[in-house]
Amino acid sequence: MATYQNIFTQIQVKAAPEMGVPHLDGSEPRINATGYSYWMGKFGQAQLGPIYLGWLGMISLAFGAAAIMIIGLNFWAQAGWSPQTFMRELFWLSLDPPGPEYGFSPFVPLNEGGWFILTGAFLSIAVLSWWARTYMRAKALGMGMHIPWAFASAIWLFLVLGFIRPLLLGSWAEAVPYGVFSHLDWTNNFSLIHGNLFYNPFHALSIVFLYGSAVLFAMHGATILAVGRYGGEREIEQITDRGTASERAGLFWRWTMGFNATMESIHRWAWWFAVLTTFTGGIGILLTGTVVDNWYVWAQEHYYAPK
Ligand code: 07D
Repeated sequence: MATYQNIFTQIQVKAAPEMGVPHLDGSEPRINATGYSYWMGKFGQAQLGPIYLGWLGMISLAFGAAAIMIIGLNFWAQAGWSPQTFMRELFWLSLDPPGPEYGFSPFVPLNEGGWFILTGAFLSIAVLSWWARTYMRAKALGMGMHIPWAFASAIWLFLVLGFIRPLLLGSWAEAVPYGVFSHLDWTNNFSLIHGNLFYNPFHALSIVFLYGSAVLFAMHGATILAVGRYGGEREIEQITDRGTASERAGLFWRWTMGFNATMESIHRWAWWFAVLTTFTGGIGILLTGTVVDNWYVWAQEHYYAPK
């Protein structure tokens, strides 16, 4: 009965929890907390856990929680400690960086941006220790380093926005505020101040890769679902043990656009597109206000905006 399963006919096996392959590096055992959820099984794996927390996970969660607490308490103070005002004004509340008069000094009174600097430090520790955790866990499982390096690309943009660019410009005031609408306003102002970010070629490249990632993901997801009836989602087997699924999928794209990716290369396409979104984005932001002040003027000088 259960001999043939694919993504559409998948059977949710309910058995003793699978604890996974042993660690290769002698690190501490994973926490034996497991669960089972029928509904989670509809979206992914029905088994929850085991969880590996470790020191890096602990450090990351502690600093991340502290950062969120600082942001939340600052918001609450701004709301006059009223829960109702807090909820009503939540999207408008903001923890802002110090004003330009403080430059890039680490010593700023708490209520004038000191809390912002502390939050940034805590959030960076949390994000960087989570990065180290992805690296160490991948190593412990004998995996490649594709996930940590992709994550590093996102962290690059995060650090450029909140730390590296303000450092180069010598002013915390350049950093992105913590707040829902305030960070949207910051983004808009950034573009306006620097002459329309659309004329920044690295912003354009970043959009290419962002939209490109969505298109590639849609094409890949659709292709695999479409050949699911031939076992297409068993991608690894389809590389070596060529069945009708991989061949039909490839032929479909050769028919419609003359070229097809392979079961392996489509994942490399996806990885590079995703990684290059934030990598090129970080370059674009770093150049803004440091090397190029006004992208519209820059575009005029380079003959692609009208003079
Ligand atoms: C931000 C970095 C990684 C994040 C990490 C997370 C936590 C938890 C929790 C605080 C996403 C760390 C944090 C774990 C935090 C708590 C509680 C990744 C990030 C590691 N743009 N634009 C981009 C488009 C315009 C502007 C990228 C489109 C206007 C600025 C992307 C349009 C203006 C910046 C993109 C458009 C403008 C960008 C982001 C259309 C004014 C950037 C890529 C159609 C509104 C950023 C080079 C990404 C960038 C960026 C798309 C328009 C301003 C491609 C489609 C003209 C200032 N824009 N944009 O993956 O890289 O972000 O620019 O109009 O800084 Mg833009």
